[in-house]
Amino acid sequence: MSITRRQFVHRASFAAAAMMMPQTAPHFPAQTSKPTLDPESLTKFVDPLPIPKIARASQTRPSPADSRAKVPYYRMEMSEFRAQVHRDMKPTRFWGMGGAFPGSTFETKTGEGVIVEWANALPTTHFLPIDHHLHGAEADKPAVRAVVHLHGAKTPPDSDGYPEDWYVPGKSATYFYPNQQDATLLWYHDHAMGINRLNVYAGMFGLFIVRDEVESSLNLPQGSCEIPLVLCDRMFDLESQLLYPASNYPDKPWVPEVFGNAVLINGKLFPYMAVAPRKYRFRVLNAANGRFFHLSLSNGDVFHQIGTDQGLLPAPVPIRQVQLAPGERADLVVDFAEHAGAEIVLRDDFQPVMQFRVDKRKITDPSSLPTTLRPITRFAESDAIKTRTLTLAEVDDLVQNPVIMLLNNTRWSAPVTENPLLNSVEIWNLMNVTDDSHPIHLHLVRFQILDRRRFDAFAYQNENILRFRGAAVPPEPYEAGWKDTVRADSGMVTRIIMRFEGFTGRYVWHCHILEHGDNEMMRPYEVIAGETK
Ligand SMILES: [Cu+2]
Repeated sequence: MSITRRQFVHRASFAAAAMMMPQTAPHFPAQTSKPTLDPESLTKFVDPLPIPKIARASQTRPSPADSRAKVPYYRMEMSEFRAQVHRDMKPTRFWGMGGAFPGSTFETKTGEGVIVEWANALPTTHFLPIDHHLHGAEADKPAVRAVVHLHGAKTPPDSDGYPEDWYVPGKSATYFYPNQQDATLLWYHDHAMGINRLNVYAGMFGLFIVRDEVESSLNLPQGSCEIPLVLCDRMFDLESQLLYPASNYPDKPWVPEVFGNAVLINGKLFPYMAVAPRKYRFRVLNAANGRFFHLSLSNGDVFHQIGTDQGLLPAPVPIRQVQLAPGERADLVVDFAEHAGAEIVLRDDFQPVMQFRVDKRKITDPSSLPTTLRPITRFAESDAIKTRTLTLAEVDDLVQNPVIMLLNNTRWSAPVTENPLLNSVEIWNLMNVTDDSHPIHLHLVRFQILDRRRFDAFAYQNENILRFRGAAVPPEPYEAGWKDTVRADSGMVTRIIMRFEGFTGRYVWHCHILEHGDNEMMRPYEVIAGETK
C-alpha cells in the first residue's frame, strides 16, 4: 500500500472535508464474523477481584550503571496459557508475561535499578489476524515477534523496547531499568512493530511500581489497602475465546479502532472486592487498545485523585469521575468510612465494572489523605528553546474509511524529524485535525500540559492558516502534574512542554490507540548531544 504525495494530499483533503460533517465516534463493538458473548448474560459480581502477583527476582547481578553495585535480576517469560475471566465462562487463551493476565507486578524503588530478561516463549503462529500490509508486519516477517517497552520509564535507548528490536520465540532481551525517577505506576507491554495491537490484546502487559521516600512519608493507604486496578475491554466468542475484529477486506484485516463489550478489571469480568469502611488507594491503569474510560462510583461520591502518569499531584483533587485514555494512569484515594454495609459499584459511564462490598464493622483508619503531596515546579514557556508544530492526521479513502494515521504528515520509515538536544526544553503543539481524540505518548520524558485550544482544522489542513476558535484552556486540575500520555482532542491544539533528559539516542512517540500506532501513527525521535544555549 503505497500512495504518492499527490494522492496523499488529495486524500487528506477528502478527510478534512469529511470532518465538517458531524460524526459519531464508533463507540460500539466492532463487527466480528463470529457470534459474540453478551456479558449482560453473565451473573455479576461472583468472582473476587484478583491482585496480580508480585514478581520475584531470581538473583542479583552487577549493575550496568555501576559494576560495584548489585541489582535484582528478574526473568520474565512471555507464554501462552489459559485463564478464567468469569466463573461461568470457560478458560480463555491468553498470551502474557509470567503466565498471568495481567502479568506479575514489579515492586521497585527510585534509584535502585533492576535488570529484566524478557524471554519470548510464545508459540510460533499468531492466533489474531495479522495485516501484512502494515509497515513492519510484511509477509516475510515472522508471525510471532515481541519486544517489551516499560511505559513511562526513563530508560536507556537499548533497553526501551524500540519497535523494530523485536525477537522471535526462543530468544530473549535483557534490559536495564535505572529507576532514576519519582515514585509512580508504570506499566510494561509489548511494542512489536505492526502487531503491537494484537500482542497487547492477547494479554502482554503488566504493572511496574516505583516507590520513593516522599511517597512513603505521606502515610497513604498501603498494603492490602493499596489496590491496582488494570482495565481493558475485550470481546469473546461463545466458547469464551478472545475475538479481535477484522475489516471486510480479508487480505487487509486492520481495523481503525476496537471497542470490546466486556470490560475486564485485573483480568476478571464484573469482579467484586470486600473492603473495610476506611480509605483505599487505587492505582488505576487504562490498558485498553482504544477505549477511553470514564469511571465513577454508583453512589455519586466524591473521591480524590492524588497522582497521574508520572507521580503525585501537588495536592489531592476532589472528583466524581476519572477519565483515562489508553496508556494513562490515575492514583486515587476512595474513602468508604461513611458506607459501612453498603454495596457500591464502580462504573464506566453507566456500565457496571466491579462492586465494592463494604464491611459492616466500623474500624479506625490509620492512613492519611494529606492536604499537600509533592510540589511540582511548572515550566515557564520561556524555558523552551524550540517549539515544534506537529499535525495528527488521518488519511481516508474515498468512502471515508481510514487508510492510515500520521504524525507530522510523515510515515514511520521517513528520516527522523524530531531531534531535541539533550537537556533542552521544547514545546510541542499537537494539532489534531481528525475526528478522534488521540492519546499521545512520548517515550523517555515526562511533560506538563500547557493548554488546549480549539482551532479551524479545515483551514489549517487546506489553506495552512492557523485560526483559533476559542481561548486556550488550561489542563484540568487532575492533569496538572507530570504526564507521559496526553489526550490530544479533536480539533484542538494540545501544547505540552518537556525537558529531554536522561539519555541520548533513538526513541519513539506515538498514539496509544494501538490500532493507530500500528498503522503509521508512530514516529522515531532522537535525543542528540549538543549545546542547549
Ligand atoms: Cu490515535
